[in-house]
Amino acid sequence: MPLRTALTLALLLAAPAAQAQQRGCDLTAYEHTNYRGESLRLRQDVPVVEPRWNDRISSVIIRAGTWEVFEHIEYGGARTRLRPGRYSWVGAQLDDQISSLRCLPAG
Ligand SMILES: [Ca+2]
Repeated sequence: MPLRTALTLALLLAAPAAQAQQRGCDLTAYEHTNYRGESLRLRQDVPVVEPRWNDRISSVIIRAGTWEVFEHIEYGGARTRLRPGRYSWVGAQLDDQISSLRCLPAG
């Protein structure tokens, strides 16, 4: 197999893995305030949250990355930017409203 073909194949194979987890991104979302209820761990951008989590997140813990959370899917509507830390409530504007999240990796 020519080297060029091999490299292309390697890139194609590597791409899904790279998308599956972004380095430096780690957020756990909770159903209720104060990290109660069901939780959902995210390691990558989520342009459309899964239906059962749509408009349901009330608190988050960010272990890595700066995250932006959005009112609408595809990063639309009201937004807020959150650095690593604990947020026992996402605030009145976005409580039970979040529909997409994206990560700005650290370093
Ligand atoms: Ca929403």
